[in-house]
Amino acid sequence: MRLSLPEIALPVLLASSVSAHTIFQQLYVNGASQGHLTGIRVPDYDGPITDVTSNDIICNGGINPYHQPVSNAIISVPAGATLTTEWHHTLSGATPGDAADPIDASHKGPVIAYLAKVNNATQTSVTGLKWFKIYEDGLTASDQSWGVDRLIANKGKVTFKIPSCIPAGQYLLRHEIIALHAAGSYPGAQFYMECAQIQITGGGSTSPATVNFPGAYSGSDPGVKINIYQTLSSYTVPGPAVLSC
Ligand SMILES: *[C@@H]1O[C@H](CO)[C@@H](O)[C@H](O)[C@H]1NC(C)=O
Ligand SMILES: [Cu+2]
Repeated sequence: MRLSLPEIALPVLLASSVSAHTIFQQLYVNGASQGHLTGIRVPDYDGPITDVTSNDIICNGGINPYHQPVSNAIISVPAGATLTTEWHHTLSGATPGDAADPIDASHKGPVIAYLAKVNNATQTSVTGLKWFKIYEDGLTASDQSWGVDRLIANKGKVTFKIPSCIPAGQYLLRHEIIALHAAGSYPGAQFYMECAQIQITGGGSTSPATVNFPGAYSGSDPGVKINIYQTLSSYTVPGPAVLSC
């Protein structure tokens, strides 16, 4: 039987609107790829976390089970280096023709990165860590464009610097997108995050102020509970200020 175009297109549209999610899955250090899925705690399922009080808000997992085997790689990053991250709709990477790759355009919101110092970047436990923010890209009010819009324009890539002043050692990089398309009430905002395992070399001796996860976000934060279907004069990215060296 030949299907007419609407019969084919409708199920595809419905499928993409219910699972238009994303996974941070590749890291580049000063432009050099460290390998697909290497050194990143990626889940098999690409869905969001919506409970800011859950331990799953730290490094994902839980309802989004970790892809096995979990990578034991620790990525070496000189302090002050330029990191580029890459997000895609599914674990298989770039998918030409998938309108929801790297993420569905409806999922507007900020793109954020944190670091936490750890003794061992491959340690299983991620509770009790002390996080500081190193990057955020929220709303550009002049054209109402979001960090997610820029990520889509860059085919899933986001670029920021590792601070030059923080101490050498092992860290987890918590990289996050908050999709606000359903954030008018809480729970509603969709938190997408993965943690990468890195070793910072060089650096300095600044000890940044830190926050906890869970704890850094509240369901009543103006950047978590927000109606984005209006012209916004500003947007407050959740969490602390970005560290400046
Ligand atoms: C780091 O943690 C991993 C996972 O728990 C463990 O297998 C490894 O032995 C640890 N390495 C060190 C140097 O403690
Ligand atoms: Cu989604």
